[in-house]
Amino acid sequence: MGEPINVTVTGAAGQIGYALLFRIASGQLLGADKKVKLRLLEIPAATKAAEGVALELQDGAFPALAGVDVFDNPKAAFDGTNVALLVGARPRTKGMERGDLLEANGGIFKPQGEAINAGAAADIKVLVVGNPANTNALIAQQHAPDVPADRFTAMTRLDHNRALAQLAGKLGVSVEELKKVTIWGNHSATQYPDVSHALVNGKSVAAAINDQAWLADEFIPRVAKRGAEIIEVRGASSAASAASAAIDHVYTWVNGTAEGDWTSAGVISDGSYGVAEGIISSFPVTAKDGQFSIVQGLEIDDFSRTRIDASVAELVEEREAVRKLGLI
Ligand code: NAX
Repeated sequence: MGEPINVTVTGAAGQIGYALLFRIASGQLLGADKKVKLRLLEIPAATKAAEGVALELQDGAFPALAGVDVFDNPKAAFDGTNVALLVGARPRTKGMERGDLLEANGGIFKPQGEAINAGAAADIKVLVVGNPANTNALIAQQHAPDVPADRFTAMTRLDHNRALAQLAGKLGVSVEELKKVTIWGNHSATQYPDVSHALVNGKSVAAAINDQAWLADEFIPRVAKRGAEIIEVRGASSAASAASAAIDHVYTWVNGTAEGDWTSAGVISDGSYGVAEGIISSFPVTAKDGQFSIVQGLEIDDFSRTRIDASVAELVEEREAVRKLGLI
């Protein structure tokens, strides 16, 4: 099995953490043939709860789990880490302005970026789940100048998976029959779930659905607002599905995308498709040899252009806001 891989999870005592950690311990993050050492980071008020989760992880007797440590200090938690899952964030509370939210999260993701820069392993891969995920990832990335910028990613895989599930339901097919679905932009209600290049058993999804009104008025808002629907129905925000998507994101990053398919991830923009350079935006991406690459050369029709531009504009505004606050 080789040396254990160090995986740091922040927000380890939270609801996503509870669903995520057991899947990592069972070998689903990287592959069952790889041993994992878990490093749980929490705020001091929640380290006791994280210790409790660590006891339960021990009770799982997972062959792939080489150990669990709990930290309240980012420097220690990220020291030597290979994979960092940044789940803990400051949620938006009633009456909180966007500036306050960004500022509170800057206070979390700036020191975490610095700690990753100072001590993480050379092959560090970072996935930010905590919202606002894209801009939190940007803040962390900006404070880790010695780490290649493409190692910082934000999670839109849950949106991608939601889109696959909605399309599979509509078409009466299994999700494996679908390929080349894309989420563009921000992990927010402005995101653009795009089926214009998607295939069902090798044929156009848009042609198979043949209902532009359903795509524009039902599918897109359903996916983009699914988080709110879950809160309304479940009485709590998405947790197990978010954990599952985080597992998928890292597994794909490490083990690659299938030939002839792609996935969606928030990655640093190189200006492709007119997306402002330097923001962390969701794109169609392939993964190979542990690296994501933005899929190139796709035709963008007018409908897609408008939607992509709107979500990217929101990300650019968020970047301006965190610049003004001195967070980057
Ligand atoms: P919880 O409130 O259950 O857990 C968050 C945990 O983070 C808490 O235990 C808290 O003590 C901890 N925490 C706060 N600040 C920390 C810090 N500086 N260092 C370490 N830990 C810290 O939230 P949960 O439901 O687990 O959600 C976590 C985050 O995921 C939220 O920001 C949420 O908005 C976001 N989500 C992102 C999704 C995505 O697709 N990108 C979907 C699901 C989810 O909404």
